[in-house]
Amino acid sequence: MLNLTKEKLIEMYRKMLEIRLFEEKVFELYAQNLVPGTIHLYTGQEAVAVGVCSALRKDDYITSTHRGHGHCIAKGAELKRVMAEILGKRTGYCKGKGGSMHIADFSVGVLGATAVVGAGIPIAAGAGLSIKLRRTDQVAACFFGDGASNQGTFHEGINMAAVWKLPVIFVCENNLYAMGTRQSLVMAIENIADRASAYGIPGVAVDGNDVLAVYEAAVKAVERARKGEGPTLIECKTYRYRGHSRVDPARYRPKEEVEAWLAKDPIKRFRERLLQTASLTDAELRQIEEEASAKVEEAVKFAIESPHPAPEEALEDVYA
Ligand SMILES: Cc1ncc(C[n+]2csc(CCOP(=O)(O)OP(=O)(O)O)c2C)c(N)n1
Ligand SMILES: [Mg+2]
Repeated sequence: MLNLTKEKLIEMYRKMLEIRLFEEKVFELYAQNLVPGTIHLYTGQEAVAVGVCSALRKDDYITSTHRGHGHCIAKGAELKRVMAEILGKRTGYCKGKGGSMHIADFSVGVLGATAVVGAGIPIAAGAGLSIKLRRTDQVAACFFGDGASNQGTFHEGINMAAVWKLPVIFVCENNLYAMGTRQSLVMAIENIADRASAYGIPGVAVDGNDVLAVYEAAVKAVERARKGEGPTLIECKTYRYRGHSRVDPARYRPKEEVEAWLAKDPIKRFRERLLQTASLTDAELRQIEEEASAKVEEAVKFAIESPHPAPEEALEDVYA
């Protein structure tokens, strides 16, 4: 268990559960037509956000993606305000004007999600440059998908961060698909981590459904970044449980493949491990599960009861 305290392990389990239950609720609310715009759910990938963010400090930064609710929650954003934003309410992080794909919370280092695939990569390099110029020991972690790793921004951002030894952790969430396109149709390599060698930085591929494996890789990358030794590319092999977005039934995925990944559920696996090796009891875990569920319910209630922004506010906070 990597010498982690019981409190830290509980915190990791709690966060993974909160993300899972939160996303399941978002799906329900979407089906009830309460979500304006689209949604990209993070269910199945919880171990990546939680493993990485558990290795970060509050003053470290992250950049997120279109599939970003889990990243924001793992970094410490408030469930209530994330949910309110998704529902387009005034109490949300962007006062209801950004929606699911534009959540930011500078107070906990969430520099922002973006709908533009790969756009967070150079932004994270920029955050790394800012850290270097300000001479602090912060780091910036950058989440992006396998699809994004085929964008020019991947090359530009990682190359620059490598040359300038910027304190950035590049986290590729390889869930095998970019929309309906399978990785093997658009890449001649299996491990995206291998691309690190082109930039002269370490690249590691880890089991992205094992929160402790992700955490361990992130701790190493963070240490290296804080020491001024530059960036690391971590590829987390994972799988999204639902379709790409909204009501995509994901029929392009073979049934056996889906079943094999469901059997590797990151939350169930971590639960079993906690029971077997961390002296946590089933009753303790059930209490955490009830608390997480109550917290998500509270966020839903808050979001539903919050007002929509007034039409007169439409142009406020839009131009600087
Ligand atoms: C620059 C750009 N190109 C295309 C799109 C359309 N698009 C949205 S999500 C997506 C797939 C992204 O795949 P990946 O990076 O693997 O992330 P995942 O959805 O699997 O989390 C695409 C092509 C976009 N939003 N931005
Ligand atoms: Mg993908």
